[in-house]
Amino acid sequence: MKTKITELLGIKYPIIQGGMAWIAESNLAAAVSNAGGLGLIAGGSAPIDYLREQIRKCKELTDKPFGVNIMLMAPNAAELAQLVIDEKVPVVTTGAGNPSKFIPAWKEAGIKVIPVVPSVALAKRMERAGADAVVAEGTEAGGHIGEITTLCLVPQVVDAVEIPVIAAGGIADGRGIAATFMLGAEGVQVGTAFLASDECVIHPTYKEIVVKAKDTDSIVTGRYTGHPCRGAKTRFSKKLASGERDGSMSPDEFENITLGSLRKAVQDGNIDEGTFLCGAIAGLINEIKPCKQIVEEMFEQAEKLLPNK
Ligand code: TUI
Repeated sequence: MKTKITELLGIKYPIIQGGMAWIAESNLAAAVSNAGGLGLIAGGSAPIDYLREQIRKCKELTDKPFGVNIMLMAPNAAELAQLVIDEKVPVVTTGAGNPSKFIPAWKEAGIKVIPVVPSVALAKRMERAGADAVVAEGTEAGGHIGEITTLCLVPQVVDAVEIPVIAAGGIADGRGIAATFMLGAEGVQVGTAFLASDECVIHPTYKEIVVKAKDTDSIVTGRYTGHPCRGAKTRFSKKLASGERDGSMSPDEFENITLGSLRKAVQDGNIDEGTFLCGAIAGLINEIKPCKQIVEEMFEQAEKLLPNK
């Protein structure tokens, strides 16, 4: 399938793997790139030496393009912004902030820049700042989210900018790809479906939570801290939500309790204290498969549904 995104990135299928903090490392990124998509290594707030090692490992595991996601709220975002230049990473995506100040240096280094945006206003700003494409991420996505649904956000961003738009949030099969392509997207970003992949290195409990989730099993917490995040409904996330709702937990307490909870989910599968971020589409995912099979099945289904592809 050829689109402006496959051309821009030099990949076979117009699919980017989400840059999931604490999760997206070299094995997953290389598996998605080897499957014909664009794998991403997540910057998160990991130490710079660890990220350098992950980038180098990824280059050993694939000769295909891959990228790094820079989470702009991370304290070491500026350091990582330089690392991707030094390590000649071909593609950078960003999340949780405005990357304008970094874009000129990335472009100068020949890096393709694709910010994730939750609104039309930010998409326009990114186009003016020199971005090559944007990911329009709807509120169905896992992790840190905006307020607008994918169905409403994607066509408005498509109308507002000239650069290609990649849709994200709620896409886990070929119907999701076809639907967002009908809205004008030229690619998709997928996170949750890759959580349930053989190559994803998260704790088995995390994969089980995704596979067992049903439609009503995702929940948004942290709106009152200014950093709303979507994840799986567990006893822990329901406790956070009720503390937020009835005022019994202050935003400071919330931040303290959730600090480190991503790591506890990903590495320890700690159901009592871990935050298992995932998108609202988790209910559609019922088995663990290799990344190659996930990508090929999605596009086989999408191609049957889409005219002229
Ligand atoms: O970034 C994400 N998803 C994430 S980041 C993350 S780690 C984290 N943990 C706790 C609190 C916050 C983050 C987990 N999941 N997706 C992309 C995304 N970007 N969603 C929303 C945004 C966004 C929000 C505001 C992008 C730009 C923005 O700009 C505000 C401004 O500065 O204008």
